[in-house]
Amino acid sequence: MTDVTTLGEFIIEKQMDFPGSSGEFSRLLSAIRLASKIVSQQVNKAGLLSNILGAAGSDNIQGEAQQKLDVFANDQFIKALTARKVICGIASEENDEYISINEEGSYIVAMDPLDGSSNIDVNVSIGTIFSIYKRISPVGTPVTEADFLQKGTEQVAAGYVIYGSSTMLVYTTGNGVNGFTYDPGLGVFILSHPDMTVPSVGKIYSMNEGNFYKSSEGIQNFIKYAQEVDPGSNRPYTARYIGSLVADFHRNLIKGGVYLYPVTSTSPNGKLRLLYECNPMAMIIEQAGGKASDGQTRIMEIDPKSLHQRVAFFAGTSHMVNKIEELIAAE
Ligand code: P6P
Repeated sequence: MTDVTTLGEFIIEKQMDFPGSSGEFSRLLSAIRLASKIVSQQVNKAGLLSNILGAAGSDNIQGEAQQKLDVFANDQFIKALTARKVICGIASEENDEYISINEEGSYIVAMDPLDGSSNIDVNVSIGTIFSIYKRISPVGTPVTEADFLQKGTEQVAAGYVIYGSSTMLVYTTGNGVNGFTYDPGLGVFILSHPDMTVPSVGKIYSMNEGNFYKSSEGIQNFIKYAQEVDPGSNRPYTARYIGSLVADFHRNLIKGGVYLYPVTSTSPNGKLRLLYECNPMAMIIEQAGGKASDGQTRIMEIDPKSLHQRVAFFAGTSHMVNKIEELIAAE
């Protein structure tokens, strides 16, 4: 076991690439590491006597019934981030407004503490998604909404934790993507997937095809394209949809493919949230050599207008995102 790199060692090694750095960012990542371990422990025994299954009896801003694990995960990440005093504010899917933390903190975090939580009770993989920015308002003043409404291109880091057959933490700070697998016996994340890159040729598409007739002509044409028999272009593609963004995204990152959540007649702005789902996943997929757009615009170039703003989201192997954009443009 001595030839492995733990996440803690990796964070310190990367900090040493920036001589004179304050270590604040490393402490931030360590807070995320700690909260991920705590949430992983609860997720992995959710079916047992911990009585943490089921709805918490409250709704979030999306009007979605909060699951107890949602609330637990939200609390754990907020506590861990607050304790490190480097955060001035947090925006969370589970909180209507942003949370002011420490005026002396230099960073803000936008997060979905437990994405895909409707899958908790059926033992399907779920995940945490996080996005980190430097604040733009002066240190020593209260955090402002403008600190959160920065373009995705301004992210200093982004990542996700997938609570699946194993727990993995995957993140980027703008110099490639690295994946760490949690060893609960040792209580450490171990570098298992160094320098992750999405395959340049993909044949998996991930969409809720129940939305087919609620989607635009361009999206319908992409689904038909995906199903056509053409061995020369690896078609028909393979349909894989778990209904948990982190799980679908993670599989496509490793195997190649594209995730689609288009605007529909019932979700005219799309379903996924720009700040704490699409932007962090867009940073990861671009750092892994892929692409993320809303069908016309690069996700990370979209100017955010509100904390819980929704956008259409297409992310994965570049040629597949390009095909979706081409068919939308031809509508
Ligand atoms: P649908 C979960 O609620 C989520 O935000 C993503 O994790 C997932 O990909 C998507 O929504 C599932 O949405 O409409 O297909 O159930």
